[in-house]
Amino acid sequence: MKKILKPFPEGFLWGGATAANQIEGAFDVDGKGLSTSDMVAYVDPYASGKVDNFTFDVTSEKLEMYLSHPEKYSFPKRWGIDFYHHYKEDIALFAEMGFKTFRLSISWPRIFPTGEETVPNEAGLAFYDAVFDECLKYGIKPLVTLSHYEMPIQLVQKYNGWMSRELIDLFLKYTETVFKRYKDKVKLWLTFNEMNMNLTSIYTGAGVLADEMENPKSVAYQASHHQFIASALTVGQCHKIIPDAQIGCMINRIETYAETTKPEDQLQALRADSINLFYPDVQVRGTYPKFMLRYFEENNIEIKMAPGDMEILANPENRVDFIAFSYYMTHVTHASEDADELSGRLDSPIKNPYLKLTDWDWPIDPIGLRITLNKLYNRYQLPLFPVENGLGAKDELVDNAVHDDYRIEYLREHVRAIQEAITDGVEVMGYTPWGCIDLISCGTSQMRKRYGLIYVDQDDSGEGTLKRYRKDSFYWYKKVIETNGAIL
Ligand code: BGP
Repeated sequence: MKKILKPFPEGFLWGGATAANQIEGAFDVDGKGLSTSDMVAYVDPYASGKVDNFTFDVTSEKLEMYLSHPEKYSFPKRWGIDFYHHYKEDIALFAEMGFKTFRLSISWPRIFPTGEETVPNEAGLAFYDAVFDECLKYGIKPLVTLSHYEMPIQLVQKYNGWMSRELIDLFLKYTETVFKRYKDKVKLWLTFNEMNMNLTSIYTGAGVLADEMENPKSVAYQASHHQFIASALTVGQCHKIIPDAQIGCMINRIETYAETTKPEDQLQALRADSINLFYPDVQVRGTYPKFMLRYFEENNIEIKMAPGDMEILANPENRVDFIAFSYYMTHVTHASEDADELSGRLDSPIKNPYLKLTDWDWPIDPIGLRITLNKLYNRYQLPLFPVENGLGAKDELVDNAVHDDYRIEYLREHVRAIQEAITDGVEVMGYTPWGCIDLISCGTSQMRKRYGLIYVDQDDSGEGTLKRYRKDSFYWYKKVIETNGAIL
């Protein structure tokens, strides 16, 4: 059999991805309100002798401590990499690599500091105007996530986040404001980042305090329901206000393999996969999939819905135009594992002996990306956009250089997998590797977990010159973009 690979399509959106809470810093500058991510304290993952990928959930007791004694803690997401004051330099570096798009998020509390103001914060709006103008100056299309793991902290204190229906209108006020303001500058949007992370980290995903849950699954699905309604109405708003825009949903996509050929294990893998796909199912098809109704009943999950909710989801105007997802790893499962615990987990409790691991024990599986692209496309027939993928590694800056051949290899293999999927017939809009510039880790709040093509001189405690350096992967990616993927 001969192998013929199709070229990447014209206009393929090569770029990179970030989130406001992990890069901006300036957490209390120009009227910005405190956000949920400003309240995630650094916990030294090495103190316990192991790297803990999950240090980000906040309980009511912790929140109380963080608010009353902030001086006792360190909150890395408050300083980020100070993109707020370095955006010109950073966007110039993205332009030098030839980026066609740049994924970033808007910080909701920068626009509505407590979430409940009637008038938006002009300084916050002006900041994003300046950032978008800077991108457009180089022909870079902004790809904007409306909600990436942060919201005004007052909405947590007053409403327990997305557990309350009130959040829907407050969110719609914010989205309407930014759609109207940026309608001529931003044509690519995402609603909620990785909504399925609500099943793993409810504070991060939905601003719900982690201890206030009798039935955690019920809480996660209730908060998700409110976000589904908000997301659907946001999509409708966007279609109305910016008719030439495209707006997508976004999940943390995890392909799950069965550990053996035993039918029971296969069934469990199917269950895990279905739970992961529940999120795009609702947002693409506009209805709750039937398999979840059985699941809710058997797990005592009762979702309170308002009259008209199902119509909102079903309205074709409210359906997403494309599916974005992050892809970092695959999972392995077997019959005796609780499959629904897996969705969104950023580690794999059962090891896959065929895969190598990153420095943070995340399995590396480029073929899984091709499988996932094929599976999503077969299921939904919508354009797909891998908007996060990358290698978190311990880089070393020596003589102003970082020789990250391991990252180049990782990215090359994943880009090749995308090309294979395109050749299989899958429609892929672009590729935006995560953390195109080093940033604060979402899961561990570390700086040393670096994904970037650009090195930022800063350590876990926020010390450093903040100077930016091009890594070897920077030059490699530049060539990839220049040749539209012909040279990998
Ligand atoms: C995704 C998040 C990102 C990002 C990435 C890497 O789940 O959307 O915000 O940080 O994971 O995770 P980490 O930073 O924990 O390595």
